[in-house]
Amino acid sequence: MSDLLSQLDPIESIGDGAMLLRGFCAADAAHLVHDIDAIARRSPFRTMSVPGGGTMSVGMTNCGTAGWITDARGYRYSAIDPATDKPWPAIPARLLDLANRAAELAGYKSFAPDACLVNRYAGGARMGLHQDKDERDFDQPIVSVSLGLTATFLWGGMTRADKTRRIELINGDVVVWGGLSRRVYHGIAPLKAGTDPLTGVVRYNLTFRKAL
Ligand code: MD6
Ligand code: FE
Repeated sequence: MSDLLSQLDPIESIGDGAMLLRGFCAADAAHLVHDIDAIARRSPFRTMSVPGGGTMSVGMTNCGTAGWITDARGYRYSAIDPATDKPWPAIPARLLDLANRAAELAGYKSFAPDACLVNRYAGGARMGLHQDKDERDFDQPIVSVSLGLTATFLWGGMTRADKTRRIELINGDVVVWGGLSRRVYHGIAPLKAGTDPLTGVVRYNLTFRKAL
């Protein structure tokens, strides 16, 4: 298929068990950003520390019964937001519905996420190549939603050294991945600064997981 055609295809397989749903939630994006604002009023975005020392360039918060955190002690899920000492806000119904519909379209029936990590990137923020492996059940997929500024997603292989493909993720794009792709190395290239009519100077990414 030509590059142009593959860019226009609304549903593209990017790996075994991984589907890119172009613009899947674009029409709902303003409502989704509103939901993120409500989450951040209860559990604010913060920059987390990593075990090796240093802090992430991406601002993070969570909703759900479990939230992903990192600090000097390591990476893990926590029922309590360490910044507020309270549970994370619940996953808003609209977000749960979106995650369920995307998972189902990609062939994953009855996805029941209990965790949603919310990432916020400003210009220059990046996420190094990593695997998502802090969840208990790798048979469950992850649903990933992009809002606002465009990012370059790095889609690698089963080892860190594998070649990466660069995929532009724009406002409203959803990626669903499970199956053999569940532990693929991936990351986000340094975000190009810009201004988006909906989100201003940032990109948001929501990742829904069944963590516990
Ligand atoms: C991001 N996403 O899009 C970073 N992880 O900002 C991830 O790290 C990610 O998109 C697991 C599954 C889907 C993802
Ligand atoms: Fe990830």
